[in-house]
Order: sequence, then C-alpha cells, then structure tokens
Amino acid sequence: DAPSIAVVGVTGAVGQEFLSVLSDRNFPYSSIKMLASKRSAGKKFTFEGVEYVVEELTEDSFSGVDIALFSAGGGISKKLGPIAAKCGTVVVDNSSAFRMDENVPLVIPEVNPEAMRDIKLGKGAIIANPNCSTIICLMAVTPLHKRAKVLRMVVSTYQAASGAGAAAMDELVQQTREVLEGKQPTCNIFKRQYAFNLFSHNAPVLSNGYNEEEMKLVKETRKIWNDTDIKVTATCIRVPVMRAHAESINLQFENPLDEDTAREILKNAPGVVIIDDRASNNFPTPLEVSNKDAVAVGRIRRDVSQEGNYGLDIFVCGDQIRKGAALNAVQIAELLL
Ligand code: 2RA
Repeated sequence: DAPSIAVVGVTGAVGQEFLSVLSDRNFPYSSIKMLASKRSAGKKFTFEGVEYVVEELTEDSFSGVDIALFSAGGGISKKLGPIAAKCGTVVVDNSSAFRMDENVPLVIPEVNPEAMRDIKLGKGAIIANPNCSTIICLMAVTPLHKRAKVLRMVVSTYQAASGAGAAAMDELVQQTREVLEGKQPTCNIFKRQYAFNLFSHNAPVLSNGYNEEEMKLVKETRKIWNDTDIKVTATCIRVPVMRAHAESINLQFENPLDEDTAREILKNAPGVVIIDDRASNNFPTPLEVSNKDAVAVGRIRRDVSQEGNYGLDIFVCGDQIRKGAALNAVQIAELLL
C-alpha cells in the first residue's frame, strides 16, 4: 500500500516544490506530514484539496513515516536525518550533509539508480540528493560519458537566486526595482548589489582557492560516476536570474565523439531536451526551462582546441528548484515504490 510521507522544510522554496512535484506526478501516499521550524508551525495551507497545518519538526516527527523528503538545511538534516532513519524512515536529503558519506548513496535516478539498489521501504536509510549544479550538469554529460568516457570536464556555472533560497529571489526583485527607481539597493542576503550585476558564488572559499560550490561539482561527479580519476574543474558564478541555472561545459573524451553523434545521444537521453538551432541563434535559456522538468542542452560543437573529435563544448540550462532539487528527490522516492 501507499507509503506515509513527510516533507521537512515544507514552507521553503524546495519544500513547496516537493508538494508540486508530488502532485504533478501523482505520487501515491497514505498520509503526508508537513514539517517545518517552530516559527512556521501552525501555518495552514491546502494541498490536493486537503487543508494541512504545518507541524513543528521534532525528534518524534518520524514514527510511522516511510519516506521523508528533507530540505531544511544541513544542520537539520545532520541532527534529524539519522533519527528518522533509526525510526525506519527512508530519508531523501537535499542538503549537502551526507552527500560525501561513503555509506550514503548520492543519486540522480536517470544516471546512477543502481547506487540505491540496497535500500528498501521499511528499513531506515539516508539517500542524498546531489547539489543542483551537479544534477543539471550530469543529466547532460553522463549519456556522453557512457559512450566516450569523459577524461576531463571544465564547467562554468551561471547560478540563479533560487539556489540561495526564496529570500534571495525576493531580494533580487526588490533590488531591481530599487535600482530602477534610483534608490540604494537592499543588500541583506548577499551583502552586495545583485541586480544588473554578477559575482563569484557566495559559498565559502577554501584554501585551494575554489569555493565550496565548485568543489561539490568536482567531488560529487567523482562519486556519482564512481570514477576517482575524472578530472573536473569549475567556476561557479551567481547571476541575476530567478530560478534556473545555466552551465557552460567543456569535455575531453578518451574515445572520439563527433558532434552529430553527441546530438543523437542527447536527443535520446532521459530528462533532456535539445535546443540547438544555429540558424536562428536559438539555444537554452534559464527562462525557458524554468518550472519545467527537463534539462535543455545546446551549443553542441566540436572543441576546436582539441585534436579530432576528442573534445566537445555544450551549454546546459535546468530549473534549480525542480530538477535541481525537488523533482530529483521525488524521483528517488519513486524508485522506492
Ligand atoms: C546554490 N547549489 O545554487 C546551491 C544551492 N544548493 O547556491
């Protein structure tokens, strides 16, 4: 029979998207618990024709819960994820808390479903949702990797406000309005003007000069592809876009892969659409992929800086809240049914 589920962090941007995706995909559930911080407890809202009251998240929230979708920050996941798992709940965690834990599968259902083959409903576990920029990148690159084996990947990301939460999206709108009205922009989230500007991703910068967002791409790719040799480097930039990330990706293959074959592979790739019309200069844009499930790929072309067909450049856009977080997590939950 249908599992009982809980949504942790239900009032946040990803939490709300969990509900949209569950409904869009007719995910079967016997009951659903809406969990959030004390601050949000008591809020009422309707989901699928039923009025729910947000309950305060506590250590006792998970008894009888089969699947819990978490998106309430790493601290909450670290504290309550293991407690939920001990209760027999399968936790699908959108935070970075457990992604690199060797006992926790890091899963993109179209890419490495086998990583979670030992996890069954009724036996508690934690499954980690990869970082949004990793999901969007690997949705496009993995089908090519499976054919020609990527040796090196160079990624430049253009990341939307949504990656920093609903408040950042609101502030982007507010700043844009303020700047257009000649006022001083309100800078609470990023402590700098974001409207009509872009800046190196706000994640902490590490001793090697990379920021945490860039190292997530490096490390998560190696874990998901189960390949510690793959060479990855990344530069992550925050851009004034609402909810979809864009990524410029350069690939070096072990075996030759021409651009037409690459296009053919991507045309048949699950969860991917091609927007690649050179004549009309029409390629993926964040706006076009926003609120959609598919990752869009374009600018597919041989890398002229590499010999023969050993190099390829592509440009990818994907919705950060949907496939980058909520949809991927619900697809993971679907694999448990
Ligand atoms: C960002 N990837 O875009 C992060 C959010 N998880 O900031």
